[in-house]
Amino acid sequence: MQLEKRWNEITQKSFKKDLAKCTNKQVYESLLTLVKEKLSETKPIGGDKKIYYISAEFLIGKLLSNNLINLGIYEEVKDILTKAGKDINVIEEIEPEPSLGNGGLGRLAACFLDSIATLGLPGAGIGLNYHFGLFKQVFTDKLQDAQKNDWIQKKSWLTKTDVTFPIEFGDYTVTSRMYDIDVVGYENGVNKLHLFDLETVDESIVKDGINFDKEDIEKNLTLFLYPDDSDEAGNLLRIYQQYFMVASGARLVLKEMKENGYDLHKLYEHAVIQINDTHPTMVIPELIRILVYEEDFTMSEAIEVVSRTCAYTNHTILAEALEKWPLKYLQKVVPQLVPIIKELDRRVALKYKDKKVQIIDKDGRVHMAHIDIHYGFSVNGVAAIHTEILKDTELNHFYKIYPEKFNNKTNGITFRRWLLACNKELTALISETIGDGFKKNADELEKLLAFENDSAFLDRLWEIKQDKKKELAAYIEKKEGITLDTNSIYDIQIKRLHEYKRQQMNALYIIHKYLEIRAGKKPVRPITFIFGAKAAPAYVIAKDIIHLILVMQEIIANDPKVSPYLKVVMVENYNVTYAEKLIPACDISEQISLASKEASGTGNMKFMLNGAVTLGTSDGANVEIGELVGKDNIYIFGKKSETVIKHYKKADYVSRDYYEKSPVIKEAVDFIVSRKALKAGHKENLKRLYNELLNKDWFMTLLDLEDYIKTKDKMFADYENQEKWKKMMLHNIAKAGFFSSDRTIAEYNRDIWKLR
Ligand code: 26V
Repeated sequence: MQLEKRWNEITQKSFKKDLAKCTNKQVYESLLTLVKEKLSETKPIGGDKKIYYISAEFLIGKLLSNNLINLGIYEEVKDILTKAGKDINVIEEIEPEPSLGNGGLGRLAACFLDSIATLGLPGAGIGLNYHFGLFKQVFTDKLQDAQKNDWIQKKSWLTKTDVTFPIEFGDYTVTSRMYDIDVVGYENGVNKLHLFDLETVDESIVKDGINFDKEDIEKNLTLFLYPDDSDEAGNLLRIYQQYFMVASGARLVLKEMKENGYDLHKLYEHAVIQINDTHPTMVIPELIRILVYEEDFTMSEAIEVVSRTCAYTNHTILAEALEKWPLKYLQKVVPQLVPIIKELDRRVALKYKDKKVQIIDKDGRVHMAHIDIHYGFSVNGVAAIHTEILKDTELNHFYKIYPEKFNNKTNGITFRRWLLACNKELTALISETIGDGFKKNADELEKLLAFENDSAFLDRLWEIKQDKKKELAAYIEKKEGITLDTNSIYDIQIKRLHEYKRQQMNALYIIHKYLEIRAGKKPVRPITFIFGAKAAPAYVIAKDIIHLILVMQEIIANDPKVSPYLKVVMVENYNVTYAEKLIPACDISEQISLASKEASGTGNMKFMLNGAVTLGTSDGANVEIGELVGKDNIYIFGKKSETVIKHYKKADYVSRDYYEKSPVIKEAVDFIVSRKALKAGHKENLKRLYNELLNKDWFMTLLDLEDYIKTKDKMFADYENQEKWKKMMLHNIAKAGFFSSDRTIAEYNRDIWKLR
């Protein structure tokens, strides 16, 4: 009642009418005001030591639904809306999605903020307020096009604060201003996500697509999330962004410490800074610089205090993502940090002779991860196998020096967004069956195992999946204009487009199936292959793979012999909002990266939680999923990471050998440049992809293709045994508790942060 009254007061004040008379947009805006008011009345989480999670990306997604759930007012708001003749789902659609991240690393940061607040830990996120999030993807002529993606409206979740800092670069000084977004825990208090923005940013400098003058730093600094890094100006801009973020963050941490009267010599007793991949690494030399030049620390004291405050998480072993900045770039952007970095390097060189652990290499490049490892107190990987690979291979030289710093923290996801919000029907069924305890303690999902032979329960599970498939079909019909067969199997691969994730292997399977059907071998049940993926605008082969998928989508749709059995849909502009619709509707979760390359994956966890069965390699968190559900409830294929690593070491993988040995592989690969494909697609793109697969195939697609085809076929056959399939669904849901980010965060706190 209270809420409804207040809500009508807001609509009266803003729009001079009652809620029931408002347009949907006005309903959304007034609800935003109402929720922000509620958040400001919720107790801030306090304590004597605080975690600062600093990250270039926070892929938070839409916030309305989540905030309502965490505040415990979702049902009440829904009822008020129903009474006013409005549909909460329609209102939720109006919110623009803040796409402030590229993929896994950014989404993980968002899940972590939710869990930190839910566990009642004092914490804050520190990042950048990009005016345009990850580009909006459109398909033109079966090719990806990138457009700017704005999300900041007059009324948004952002609250402008009066906190500003002068930030000095080599060539000028700018002002950063802090904007806050409230992060409310599930039935708990509020923490903040602090996003720093440049006062003088100018959105009008963006020309066609996502092009803008990369050198006009005073106008473009916080304009875009990770601009193109294929040229020097783009790289310099990234360094400007990174320094702007860490310098603002460092000022904020020190300001808060001083306001609390803490002795900066004991900084590590009151603050811990988690460095999310290497993007925020400069926070280490920046803090040291401030302590030495402004707080009268000796260099050794400053290094000691900062090293005891900072901890580093590694999210990838892909060489191109491990940042190495040329010293001359740093000299241009942040000359004040160069002497500090040189001093850090000098101290390392004095102690360790091994070239592989130096900070500055012989070519004058600064290895950012090396700063984190030498001058942080913790180094963690994000899944068991990933951490083992870091220790044994990638970072072995460091592991030998600092074994005690290395630890694993297997990723997790927030169940509030990835179950409670996106699959209310499944949530209700679980609640009815085992009570509400799992909402606070995800391990309780295991209680579902007792219903393994309860056919009424299993049938309900199945029905909910069918309903979610219908809902997705309606959504895709509306968005893409494509009609799905809701009786078909939904096989889904959604993630960034990258060769190591091997969307091309999935595409080759589709070609293989297509050719089989053309030759008269029909599947028992129709299959729908759904893809969602954005390719970095400068990543040519990734864009060619999108092209191939779109070509197959068209060829199959136009072939009356095949279209009753197969459908391919690559959805446009895949983002968090889309994921929330796709995941609950999935039957088969594609997690097919080349073993050793996917640090963890988190989509895999979201799918299993929603009752999909994984088709995956022994990579990242798939390994732990497999251990938990047992081999009868997952489909694992492909070569193991040891084999793959050996191939790289010996450089003995030759894709052409696999092509020549296997008629099935040959036939599928050749189709890419067949007359049919070239008629539907562009020669340049298809030929390039074909040549890449035959002559390079760096991520070993053909190595695993035969096993992939075999395993996937087996899976489709098993789907027809619905009693067996339902049990697999149940096992996956019941064992998903381990992947709650509440567990991950509790481990970070127990082993690294030690907040009291
Ligand atoms: C690197 C770069 C370099 C070029 C410019 C754009 C860009 C954007 C992001 C990155 C870092 C990518 C690291 C990343 O997202 N890793 C993912 O982290 C997830 C959370 O730990 C994990 O589940 C995924 O397996 C891992 O790929």
